[in-house]
Amino acid sequence: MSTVIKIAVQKSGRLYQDSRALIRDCGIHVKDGSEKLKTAATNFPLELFYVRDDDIPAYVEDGVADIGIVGRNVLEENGAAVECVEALGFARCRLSIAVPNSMKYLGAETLNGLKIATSYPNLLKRFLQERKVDSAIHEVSGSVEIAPGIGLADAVCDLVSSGSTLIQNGLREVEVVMESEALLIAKHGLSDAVRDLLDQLVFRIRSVQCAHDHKYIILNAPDEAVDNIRSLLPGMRSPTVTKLADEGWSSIHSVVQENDFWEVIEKLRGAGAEGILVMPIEKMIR
Ligand code: PRT
Ligand code: ZN
Repeated sequence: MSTVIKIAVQKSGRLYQDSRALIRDCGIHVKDGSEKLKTAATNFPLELFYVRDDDIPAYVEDGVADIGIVGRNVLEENGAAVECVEALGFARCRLSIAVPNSMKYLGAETLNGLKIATSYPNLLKRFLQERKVDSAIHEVSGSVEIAPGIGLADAVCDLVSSGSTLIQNGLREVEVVMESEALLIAKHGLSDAVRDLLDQLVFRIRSVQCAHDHKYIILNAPDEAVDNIRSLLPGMRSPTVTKLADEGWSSIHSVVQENDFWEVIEKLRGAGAEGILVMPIEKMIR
């Protein structure tokens, strides 16, 4: 039987769409159908298992799946012994301690003797121990944010992304326990054949991520401005400069980082660039 790499992804929830999009952007076709337990890709030896995110670390540790996509928060809470292959940059959030707005907070020692509700008892315990703080941890499986309001706890330790859930519940964030994002994890000791498929997958993921972080840019400039503009646009090796049909004008093609994109555009305009076109890049191989 030919080798297949088995990947566990979340069946539904906050990781589902981005996990599927990542696989699709890697050029791997998988039919929709998360209602099934597993589906096979049609153009890459890959099988997708749809499971609850909490089960993904154990499935990978036990080899039910070779690899998986899961939040760092779930992986570290769970403590499974797996290899962390790549940070994927989506499902970013932080696990934070929040207290009622009315509470005076003077640092972690304020939490001494308080009851904290959380779905992440292990991560919270580690955080408190490191700070030599003695709080009572009250484990709840959901709706953590309502615990202080109903008198179940004095504070909470929960995931935060926009912060609006905390605000709606009259809570304010006072400590960040950990930062999280989706991770690609793998079982330790994969066979050489599966490792080879994983390497191919990681190569594609990096090309996709690199492309998302960059834009392709084309602009026109008077010849005398070209040297200055070239220095603003390093490109992958160096920018492409071609002559326009109009005497004294050139067209410059290059790649810019998404992060400092607007800053670069302002500098280009200041240096005399005109007719600036910006396009997304689908894949980028350095
Ligand atoms: O059913 P299953 O067990 O698979 O899913 P789940 O319900 O346990 O998890 P799900 O889909 O809610 O989240 C999956 C993963 O997404 C988490 O483990 C995190 O890694 C990541 N993630 C990113 C988040 C958030 N952002 C997030 N904001 N997970 C949960 N939240 C919740 C948080 O618990 C709180 O209730 O959103 C609320 C806060 O959001 P803001 O925007 O109001 O701050
Ligand atoms: Zn879950």
